[in-house]
Amino acid sequence: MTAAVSIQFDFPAYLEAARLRVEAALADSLGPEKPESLREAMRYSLLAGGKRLRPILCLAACELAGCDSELAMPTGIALEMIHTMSLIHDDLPAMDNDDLRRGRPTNHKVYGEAKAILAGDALLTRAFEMVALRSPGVPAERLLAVVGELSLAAGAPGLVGGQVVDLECEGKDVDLDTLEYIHLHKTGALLRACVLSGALVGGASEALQAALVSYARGIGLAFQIIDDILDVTASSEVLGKTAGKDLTADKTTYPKLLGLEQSRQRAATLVAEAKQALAPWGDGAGDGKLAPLLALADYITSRDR
Ligand code: GRG
Repeated sequence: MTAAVSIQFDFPAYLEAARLRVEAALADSLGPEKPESLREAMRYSLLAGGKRLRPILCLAACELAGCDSELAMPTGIALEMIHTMSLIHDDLPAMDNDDLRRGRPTNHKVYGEAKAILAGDALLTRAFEMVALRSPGVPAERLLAVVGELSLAAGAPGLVGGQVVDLECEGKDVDLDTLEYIHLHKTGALLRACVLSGALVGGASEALQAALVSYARGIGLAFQIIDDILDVTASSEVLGKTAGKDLTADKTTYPKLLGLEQSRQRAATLVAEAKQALAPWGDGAGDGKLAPLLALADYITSRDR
């Protein structure tokens, strides 16, 4: 049986309140960076909207671990900084060469390639500063563990490694195992770091950490399957990024390998498994502090952008 989400839990209200908290913290996060032109390029992409799913997952995991989620906010902001820098670099001419992101011209289109690379570099390093130097009230050993997880997620064992394999596979026939490898690294690794770092800040038990890793694997793959589906079914206007990009770049996707219907079913199964991994942490009725993570898993498959 799959863990259920309480009918009393108002997910749209939760999501909007969490998003607004994250937006406020993001707006405060960039201080007196100099030079001003670098700060402007960093702010341009960081404050360009986006669903803010990564920090919200981090806050929800911290709450599930029994801690005030405000303690995890600097870590959540760090995750959004890493995510944003990966989008800036992903859009560069040497990578996906895209003009549109989050409904606006991409960073390099506005500031030029060199500044976009450097704004990405500055956001990446700023992310580690947020955790190491701007996380008041969190014990140092927990912050050290978070720094470790963020390093693994961002580097060769995570996003960078996934991106390299993705680039190397362009125009080639790719099997399902390789596609899964790419997505578990390019997309899944950061989602794993989101829930794991929130849990670490909150002092979660090893059992809860392991369950969150299983949850993240399921939602990470499901997230990417839905991303592949939206690339062929949604408009650039709704997505805020160029639709149909995978076909143009000759990329292997889930719909290409499995078809749309089977891809949707696979995403639904992965989400059900993700929710099941966390079932022992529900309260058996309304599912208490687990409700946001269960609803976020469902949102990943029902989203339209
Ligand atoms: C991290 C050091 C470092 C380098 C980056 C370019 C690169 C290496 C990796 C590419 C990572 C990438 C762009 C993966 C795709 C992830 C993905 C599905 C992004 C879309 O996420 P959403 O839908 O976007 O959450 P919003 O805009 O809502 O935040």
